[in-house]
Amino acid sequence: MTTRDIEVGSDRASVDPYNAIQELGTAPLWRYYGNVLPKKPEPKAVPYIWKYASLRPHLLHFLETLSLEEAERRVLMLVNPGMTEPPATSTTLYAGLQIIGPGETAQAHRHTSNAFRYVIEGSGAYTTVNGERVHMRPGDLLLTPNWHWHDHYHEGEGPMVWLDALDYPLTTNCLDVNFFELYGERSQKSSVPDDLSSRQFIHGQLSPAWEVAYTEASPIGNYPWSETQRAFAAIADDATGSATEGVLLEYKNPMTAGPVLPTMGCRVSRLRPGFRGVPIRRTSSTIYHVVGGSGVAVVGDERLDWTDKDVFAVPPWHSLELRNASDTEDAYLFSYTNEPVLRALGFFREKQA
Ligand code: GTQ
Repeated sequence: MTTRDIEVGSDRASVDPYNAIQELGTAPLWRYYGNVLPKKPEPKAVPYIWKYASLRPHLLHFLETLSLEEAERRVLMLVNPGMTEPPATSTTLYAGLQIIGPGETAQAHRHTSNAFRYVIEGSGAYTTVNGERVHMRPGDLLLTPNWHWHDHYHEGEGPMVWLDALDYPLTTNCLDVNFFELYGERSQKSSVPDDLSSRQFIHGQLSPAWEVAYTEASPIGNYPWSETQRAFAAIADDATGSATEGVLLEYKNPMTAGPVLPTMGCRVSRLRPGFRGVPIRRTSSTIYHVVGGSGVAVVGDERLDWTDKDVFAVPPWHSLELRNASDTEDAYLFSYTNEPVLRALGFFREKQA
């Protein structure tokens, strides 16, 4: 034993052992059981609703005062009050409202994060995704999967607004796997016929036999609202629907019959007049966008009153009860969740709340 060892040994009684182990980069598990292994999920995200009517004037203000050269993407991020730094909308999910004016281009880039757009208002814009121009109309769902080049252009009239969805709270904030690149030029050149992927693959059960590549993300650039309407109309009076979410349809990847993106599943539901859902809780988190109509979402202890174009967040393991406020009109809700991630890893659970 050296003199030094003896000195260190004799110091031991005077040093708080908890400070000492902390300085050595450790922590006592016995003081952290509840943090490391909570009895049930304790999300940072809280139930929250973003009212479109309140946000729209601000979108128009920035359309007037902020150029796309400055902003790159003119987007109001929908920031959950429980997840402000880094900002996210709910667990693993992001939503933003993007506005673009006639003649504007949002420059081409790509990133690891999977993204999609759900069109809210306006027409005449398109997104070029890996060389394919994909046109947008209200109610359309446009995909830009992991590492696909994308830039936006508006050749129509009036403002164009859509909901952006990304999984970056997962790729960037949790997994540290995101890469980002600008394309060498502001916009991509068109390299295939416009809207080709939708025309080829939207029919689902009749897909091109020569396109056999398995793709984890759906090859469909746009799931147009016109097809969604056809799907609802075809089952209008026959479908019983789900007890929790009414006539609930899932957008499918035609290659796998699974979700449209490996990290985010998209659905749209029709709540019949007077619909009152059975409460449900799930380990997934969900973002809802009101396509049309109005109603109530009871999320945990919060009552969220929703109407046209609002967005609301349902955090994990919060009970959710959906109601259509109207006794005469249908309501339509678009939603997306991280359920594909949870299912892939064995973490998905649901139960009636
Ligand atoms: O339009 O590419 O809201 O890259 C956030 C990140 C939109 C986009 C967002 C993005 C985009």
